[in-house]
Amino acid sequence: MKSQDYIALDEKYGAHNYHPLPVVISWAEGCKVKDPEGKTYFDFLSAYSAVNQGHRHPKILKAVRDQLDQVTLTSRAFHNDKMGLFLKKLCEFTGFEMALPMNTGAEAVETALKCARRWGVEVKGVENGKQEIICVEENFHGRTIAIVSMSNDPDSYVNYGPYVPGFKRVPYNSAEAIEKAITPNTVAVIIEPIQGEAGVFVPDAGYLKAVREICTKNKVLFICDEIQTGFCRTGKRFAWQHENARPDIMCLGKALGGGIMPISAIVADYEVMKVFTPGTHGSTFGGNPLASAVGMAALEVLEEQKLDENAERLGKIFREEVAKIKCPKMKQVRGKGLLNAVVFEKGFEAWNVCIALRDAGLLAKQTHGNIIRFAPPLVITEAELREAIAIIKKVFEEIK
Ligand code: IF1
Repeated sequence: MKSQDYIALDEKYGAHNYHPLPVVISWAEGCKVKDPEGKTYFDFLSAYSAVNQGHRHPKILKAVRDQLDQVTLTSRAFHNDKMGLFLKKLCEFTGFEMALPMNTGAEAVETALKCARRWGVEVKGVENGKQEIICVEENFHGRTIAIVSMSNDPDSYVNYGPYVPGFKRVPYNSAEAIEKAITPNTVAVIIEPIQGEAGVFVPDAGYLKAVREICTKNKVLFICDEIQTGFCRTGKRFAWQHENARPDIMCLGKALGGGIMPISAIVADYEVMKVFTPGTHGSTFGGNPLASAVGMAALEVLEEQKLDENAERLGKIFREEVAKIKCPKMKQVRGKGLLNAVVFEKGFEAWNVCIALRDAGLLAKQTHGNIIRFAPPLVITEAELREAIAIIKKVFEEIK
């Protein structure tokens, strides 16, 4: 079968809830992928930052293969010999006291929202049903009905009503807007430290720190959604560390699964996590031994290969070199670490640029019409990065 045959199958049998770039990936390793015709591409999306360790990392593959010969799924009705080891490592890696393992990012966000609402009643003393959570414009936290109830992106929420109440949305990048929205019933603030889907929007320096201080002052939980920015993507283990704005709850996902399987979690200290008592939250697959073995290896790779330092150093080179490209339609290059985006002038349709990049051997996808996100696996070498930048330069210089 050829690429177009696979695409035809997707079209015929798959719900049309995506509009993928016309390319089929049938093999991958490190920061390279191949299509069924054998053409090689740089992967500059990394499955939306879920492949930070690179495709099919040998250490992570070994961990999953070894575990397949032991036990893969027990449910939490019983203990298993991997979850505790994984959660200990996750707590050490993140610097929090406890973790609650789930599967997808949206589940981690839902877990954080439930934790905050329950903490609000049982610790802060808010009347149940009156809990308020502050979120921000242009947020993206997942696709469940509660989560899209926070969204102002019509693609995410239109015709999915009735919406879950209790959310107040304020402008991003304004600590003052958050402070003004707080009431005695506010139990939490949830933000992404850098807005991924909004187009890699980096808030002003000091914003995260100010949000942290406002939450502390008002006894409100600070929830940081690091599902896309976490695990070394922005040049630190977690984006909040750029400002030492330690949240009360951190939502984790994507790269925690090492590019192998969905693994997510929230981490928090005991004073917050204690609100979950037996039977009050859960999931069939959360904390399963296969995920735990993969998650441990995924964290070890980030540590051993110092992928935060690599992201920091190569991200600087990326932004410097791309900013030099002569392309009148390009307005801005922005990002942190290896989470970057090129912003073209308003109204510019970047789809054709993504097609031209594909033809030139690099896969990237636009977040909105005029913004293309560039996020390679963090294992990319400087030589590979410079090769990829040369491709971007060639394509951008040909933009009319
Ligand atoms: C799609 C992008 C979108 C996330 C943050 C939670 C989740 C995500 C900050 C939910 C997931 C993915 C979902 C995928 C495309 C991609 C994405 F920002 F990364 F580009 F949509 F905005 N918090 N982001 O980024 O995690 O449940 O997907 O594991 O839904 O199209 P999930």
